[in-house]
Amino acid sequence: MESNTQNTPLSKQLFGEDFIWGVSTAAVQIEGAFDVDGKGESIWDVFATKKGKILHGHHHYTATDFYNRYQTDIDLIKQLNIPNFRFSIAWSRILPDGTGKVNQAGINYYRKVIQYCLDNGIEPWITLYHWDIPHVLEAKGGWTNRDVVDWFSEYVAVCADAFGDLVKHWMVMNEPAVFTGAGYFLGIHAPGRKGIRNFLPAIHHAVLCMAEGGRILRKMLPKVEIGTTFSCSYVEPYSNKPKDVAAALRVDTLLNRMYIEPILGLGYPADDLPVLKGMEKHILPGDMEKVKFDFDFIGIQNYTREIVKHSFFTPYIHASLVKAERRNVPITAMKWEVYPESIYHILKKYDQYPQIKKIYLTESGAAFKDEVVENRVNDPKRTEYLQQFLQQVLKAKNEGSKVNGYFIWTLTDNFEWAEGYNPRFGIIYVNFETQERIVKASGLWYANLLR
Ligand code: IFM
Repeated sequence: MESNTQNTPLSKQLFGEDFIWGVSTAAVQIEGAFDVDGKGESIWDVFATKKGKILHGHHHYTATDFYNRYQTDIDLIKQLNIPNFRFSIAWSRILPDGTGKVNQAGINYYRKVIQYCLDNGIEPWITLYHWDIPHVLEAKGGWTNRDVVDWFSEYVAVCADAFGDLVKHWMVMNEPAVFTGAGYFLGIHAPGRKGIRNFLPAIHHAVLCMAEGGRILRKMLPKVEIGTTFSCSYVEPYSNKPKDVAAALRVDTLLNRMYIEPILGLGYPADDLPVLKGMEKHILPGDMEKVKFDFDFIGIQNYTREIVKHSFFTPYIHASLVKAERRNVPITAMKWEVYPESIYHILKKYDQYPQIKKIYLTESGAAFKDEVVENRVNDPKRTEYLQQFLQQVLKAKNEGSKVNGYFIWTLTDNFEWAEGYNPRFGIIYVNFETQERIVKASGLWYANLLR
């Protein structure tokens, strides 16, 4: 039965006692200190040196200086009453050469961060891969090289050994569709590779690594909670014309099904996205068993919806996105449509997979232009978005959804990949010249909700 929660004022009690509340970040976007204490080069360290790849020539070399300011930022998390903190480990801090020699300084650093969380009553949630493979491995083919399964397995095992006594919640990977799509097909993210020849093997190897990473964690840390995260957007056809409807099915398959279905044991959805048939040559005997893993939870990350049209000229997929700017709808600083209802539809969709045990919304948020006035940042659009999004989550939850957690993206304004620093997603404002932090009105709203 559909429930109407639109007019109920939000309170955390409405979501239940055991609902997880948190905030999410990622190493490259906040840490800075890209070349200190024995860290090796990551693909982003190299990508940022290439002209024209990142807007305004921005780079992540200092970012929000979380490496040095983690105590200040964790203190802020505590002040905002946020009980769970999701962050990622930089592979090249732990294994500067990708494999082999372990960098104890990198391990010590993350143990300090984790311990500081625990000392302050904040539960650490680790993401193992948030898009920053060591450059030495990329030079050997990166995600297109099947050896990545061995490289990644070694990295997972080193992390499980190094942090497993302290961390109870693990995510193997962040949004494989984005790092393979943007980094290995479109070439707009690191490492800047393009084309179907790179994309198809990268997809299969990422799926193999997700499952293998899950198995290694479960074997080494049988008591921890293990998940992995996916980016999802509600997809609708531009019109009822059969060609647009068929195009929307292909895009939905690409964005929302291609990574999760093999993990759930359903295989690659090649019938609905024929270009995936080209992947057969990368699939070795036994692989379709190896790509399955029974995760304790699935992380869903949702920011917008996509409207899709048939497009004869777009290779492989014959579909194009109708940009939000052209549709006369409200948009964020990323030019993404403001459409909080998307999460309701996404939850309905994922709830239909009986194999999924539990869903946490491991990211969602909105970038808007922020202004500091008398040392305050009033950001009503962001607060409104977050509230409406949570209303939609509640509506789905009241109808029986498996959703049981929500992490805001993100703590502080930070490095938004190829978009640089202009899109501000944080609930805490950062002056990137002085590194001063100001809690935005949206941060105060979240603190109040979680009080
Ligand atoms: O900043 C990113 C994050 O790294 C992954 N999910 C989407 C966010 C906003 O674009």
